Amino acid sequence: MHPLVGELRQRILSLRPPIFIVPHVNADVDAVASAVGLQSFLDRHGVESVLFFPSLSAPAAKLLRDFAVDYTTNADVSDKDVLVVDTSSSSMLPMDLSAARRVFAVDHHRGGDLNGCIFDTPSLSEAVAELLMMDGIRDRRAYALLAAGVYADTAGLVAAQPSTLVTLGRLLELAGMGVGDVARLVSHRPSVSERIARLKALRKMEIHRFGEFIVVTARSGAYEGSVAWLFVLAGADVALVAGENRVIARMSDEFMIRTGIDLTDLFSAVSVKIGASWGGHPGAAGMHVADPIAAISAVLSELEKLLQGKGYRFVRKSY
Ligand SMILES: [Mn+2]
Repeated sequence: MHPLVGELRQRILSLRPPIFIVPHVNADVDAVASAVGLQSFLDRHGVESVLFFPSLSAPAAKLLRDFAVDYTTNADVSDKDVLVVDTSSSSMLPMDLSAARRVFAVDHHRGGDLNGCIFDTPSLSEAVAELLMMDGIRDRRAYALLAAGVYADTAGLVAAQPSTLVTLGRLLELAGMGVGDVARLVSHRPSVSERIARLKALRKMEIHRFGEFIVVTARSGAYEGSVAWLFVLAGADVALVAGENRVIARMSDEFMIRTGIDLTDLFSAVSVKIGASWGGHPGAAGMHVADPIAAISAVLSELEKLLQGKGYRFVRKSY
C-alpha cells in the first residue's frame, strides 16, 4: 500500500459534499478512470459527488461511452468543494476555480502549484485503486476503468514499477479481466486530425545534434504530445513541440539513463529563468509560456549546459 493512500482517504472524506470531481483539460484515460474510481469510493461512503468533465481526449470519451459512465460537461462550482484529478497545476485546469470553496488536487505529477496529495506512481489510477481496495470496495466497472488507466499511463506497462504490476494484478482479478482485454479497451487509432497533425509536424521538424544525442523540435497547432512521442519513436532522444502557448516535451528512456538528465531537471531550471509554469514527469512534461519558440531556444541552451556539465563535449549542429 502506498504510504499516501491513508492520507488521501482522510483528506477527501473531509471535503464538503456534493464534491465536484474535475480532471485536467483534455482529460486522458488515467484522469477519467481515477475520477470514476474516486466517485465509487465516495459513493460507498455515502458522500455525494458529481463527475464534471468539461474537456475530454478522444480515447477517454470512448472509454466513458463503452462503460456508460454518466458525467456532466457544464456545472457551477461556486462555493463548492472541488477534487482536481491527475493534475496539480492551475494552468492545466479546464476552467477557473477561483470561486470554489476549496480545491484539493489528487495527482502524480511534479511541479504543480495546487494543494493536495501528490503520488510518485507511474499512473494515478494505481493509487486510486489502492484506495478502493483498502476499504474492500467491490465495483467491477471502476476496477476495469482503473486497469485501463494504469495500462494507458504506463504506455502499455513499459513505464510500470514493480508495485504497479502488483496493483494491476489485483485489479485484473477484481475486474475479471486479462491484460489483453485491458489493451483492447485502450487501443485507439488516432483520429484523422491527430494523424494529420503528426504528419505535418514530420514535414516541418528541425533536427539538432548535440554530439551523440539527437533533439527534434517542431511547431504543431494541436496534438503536441502525440507529435513529440512520434519523434522519440522515430529516433529523437529529446523532442520539443511548440503549441500555441505551450511547449510539450518527451525524452527517451535511454537518454535519461545514460545522461542522468530528465525533463523535471530541464523544465524546472528553464521555467525559473523564463518565468513559466510547468508540470510533468521525468520522460513527459509540458510548460505553459507566452512565447513557445523562445522557450524552446531556452530549453536547448539549458540542455546544452546540462550535458556539458556532465562532461559531454560537442558542437551543436542543426539539420
Ligand atoms: Mn496520469
